[in-house]
Amino acid sequence: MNPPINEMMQSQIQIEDDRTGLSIETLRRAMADNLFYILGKYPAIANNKDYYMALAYTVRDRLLHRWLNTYEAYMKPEVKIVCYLSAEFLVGPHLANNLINLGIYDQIRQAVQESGLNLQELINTEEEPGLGNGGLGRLAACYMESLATLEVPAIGYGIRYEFGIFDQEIREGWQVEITDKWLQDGNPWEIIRPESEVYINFGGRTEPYQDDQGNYRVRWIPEYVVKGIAYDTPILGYKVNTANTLRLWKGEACESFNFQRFNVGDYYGAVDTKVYSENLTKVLYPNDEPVQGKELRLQQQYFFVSCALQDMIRIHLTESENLDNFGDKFAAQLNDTHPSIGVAELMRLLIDVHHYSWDQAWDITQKTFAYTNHTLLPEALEKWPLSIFGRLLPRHLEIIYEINRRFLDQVRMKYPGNNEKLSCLSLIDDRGEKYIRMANLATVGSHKVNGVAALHSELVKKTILRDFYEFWPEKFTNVTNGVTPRRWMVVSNPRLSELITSRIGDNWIKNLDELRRLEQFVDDGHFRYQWREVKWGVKQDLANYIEDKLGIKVSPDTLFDVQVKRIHEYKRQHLNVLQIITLYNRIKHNPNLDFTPRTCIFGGKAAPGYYMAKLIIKLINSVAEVVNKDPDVRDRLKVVFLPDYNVTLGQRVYPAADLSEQISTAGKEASGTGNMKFSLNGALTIGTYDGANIEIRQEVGEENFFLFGLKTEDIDQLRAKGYNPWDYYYNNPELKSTLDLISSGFFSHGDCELFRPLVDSLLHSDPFFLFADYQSYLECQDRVSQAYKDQEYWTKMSILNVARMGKFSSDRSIKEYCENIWYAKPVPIEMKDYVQADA
Ligand code: Z57
Repeated sequence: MNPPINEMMQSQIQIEDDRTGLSIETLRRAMADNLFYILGKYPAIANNKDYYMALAYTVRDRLLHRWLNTYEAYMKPEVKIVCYLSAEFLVGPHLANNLINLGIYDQIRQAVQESGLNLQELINTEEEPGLGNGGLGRLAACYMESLATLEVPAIGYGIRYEFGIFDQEIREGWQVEITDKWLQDGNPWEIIRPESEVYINFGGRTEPYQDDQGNYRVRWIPEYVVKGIAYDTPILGYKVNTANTLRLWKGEACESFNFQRFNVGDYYGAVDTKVYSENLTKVLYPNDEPVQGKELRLQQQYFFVSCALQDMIRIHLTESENLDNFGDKFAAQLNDTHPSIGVAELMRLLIDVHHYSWDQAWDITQKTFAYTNHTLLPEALEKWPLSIFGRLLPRHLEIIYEINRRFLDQVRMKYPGNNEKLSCLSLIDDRGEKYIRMANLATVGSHKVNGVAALHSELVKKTILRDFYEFWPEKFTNVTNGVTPRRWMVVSNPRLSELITSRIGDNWIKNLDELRRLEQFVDDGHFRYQWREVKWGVKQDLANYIEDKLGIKVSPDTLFDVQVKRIHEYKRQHLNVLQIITLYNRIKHNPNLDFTPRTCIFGGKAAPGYYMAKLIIKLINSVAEVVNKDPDVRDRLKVVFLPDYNVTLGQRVYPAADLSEQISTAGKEASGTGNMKFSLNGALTIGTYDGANIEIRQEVGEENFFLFGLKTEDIDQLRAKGYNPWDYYYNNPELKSTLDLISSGFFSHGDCELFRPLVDSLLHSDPFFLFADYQSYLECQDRVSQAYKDQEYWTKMSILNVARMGKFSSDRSIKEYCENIWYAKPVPIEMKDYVQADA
């Protein structure tokens, strides 16, 4: 028998309360409920993973009202939505961040504790979504968090890779890649949205036709169709109601397309299409700048961008009759050139599907898109062979030719008879095998182009996009990168955060410039003592982790010297290694040397096909093996390679660092963002004049920053006059004996061949100028060692670094994007359907 209706309402209110209530008792009951009804387990047989899931669902229940209210608010026509298009979102673990941003960390900790569990343990159980390689993907994640915190309407569009960045294991010193099965135990943070499916065409041909009104049109007859399914993840702002959406697309077989095959009895053919379609979003390409020119990669790019644009059009048409105001409704940011096919795709959708004229469509397109450049490395500039491109996207090739034709007509007008200009600016590289130049497409199709640090943005204008800058100077701008202080301070370094808050209150979390108020405490001896205690405690935690994972004992009383980032020759991890070997040589030659004890910590993944990077990992581990066990060293020098560096591990490492290694060849690191995370956690930087290092140094003061090495112009001059690494080798005895020691097989059990490719590359070409910077780097490290001896002075510098880092909040970056590029405003979210219960 059905219960009477008002009784049903009663029970709904009861359910509602258990899903939103914040009292310890309610939270406890909710967790038990989720454990039983979602995980299907009794407490007695549940493990930490189950409890983590039960807790995650309990937290998710408590953000759903915000999320739905937010989504609804964005459907109003006057609201402008920022769409961040990125092939990578390296969001990191959700649980702790969501607890902080919801402001329910303490209640949850108590409720978990009263359930006989440990919150930190459950937090550590979460498998992070590794849907990115490094800086570019992590930047997208910081920006999504800041957009939400600033209450700016935003959707992140990307790919739901079934396998994210590989897990790294170290076997006998070498990197081994393991498939990242992050979805294996289920993902409590995503909600599938089957109603927003879209269809994506590939291959085939185009065909002109006349419509009923006699207009000339083109239709695309694809060879195959793939279905895109949306999976949404909430991105919470810090202590606001805004919960924005990260919408990631999964490729699936298109049933109706398969049907034809089923009907002719081709069962295996039909299953084939299914397997093929699901391959599309199977795995993230594991290369961090130089991306690989593989066809599947282009398919991925087109797939997610077309899904995103069709989704945006659908959203717009639910609230509006036509797409005339599409560029007022949406700002679409191209995170590097990976989504730049979007320029041609929006043109196609507007012209072929929605029957706009070319000129109207082009206005809308340029108004909608803006492009962020993240690299100057020539090998990282994306270009697609025309043959591959035309086969996969025949209609887009036609559109790109037409964009190019019209654009080059404009160019001819400005530079009559200048064929040089035409060939530089053209979207097609036709000097040999023909290519589509994606940076040129992105630049032409956008109203703004930005670099990611002041120096980098200048170099963009001077080098790779020079002719575009000359043609459209007003298009070019800079937005220096930033990182979110919620994840990179509050979540990852609670002890430092609490100490800061005890002195200046907690407004700094939303307004990072307020950290400046710490300056008044640098001369307070007790405060400095507390500052050192916090750092020491966090270092002890990392030391425990290192001993646990690697069996290496390190002391928090030594200087923690850290370089964590993707392994790449331009980032020069091997320069750091040369320095370490030099220090080792000095100890060996003079065992009683006055020596500031150091623990040198490395972490980072190498692209699986990047031989030299993998050899650098092997070198680090080989040097570690020798140095760590040499009794002459007497624990004054330790080398540690932390396997499987990822966001989770970053959260442990940045807070524990004394010294941050930012030693790229000048002009090569577009910005860097790890540099900011270190400095915000009180590490001092040893760095080159590169990327955002320059701006960090400017902010914290040159007396609080260890600068060394050649500047970009010096490097260019040196290259021009003919750089010869042999000169440095022969003229610098310490450099020579360092290299000779590697070549002798000292670190490789007598194998003189193992590291030869690395040593030869340095001696014969040294493309990243390690030898040219070696002496300057060593002298600078000596200054670091001297400075560290004076702990009071070091602490002052550390405090001043944190106090002056306000600029590097991603909140500041996002405000600049909103003001100068997106023309988007905050939209505070009112909670219409429910009032937050009190704890
Ligand atoms: C990537 O992580 C970056 C640039 C790229 O072109 C690709 Br592909 C991947 C990095 C830069 O190397 C960093 O310097 C920069 O801080 C980061 O992007 C975010 O802008």
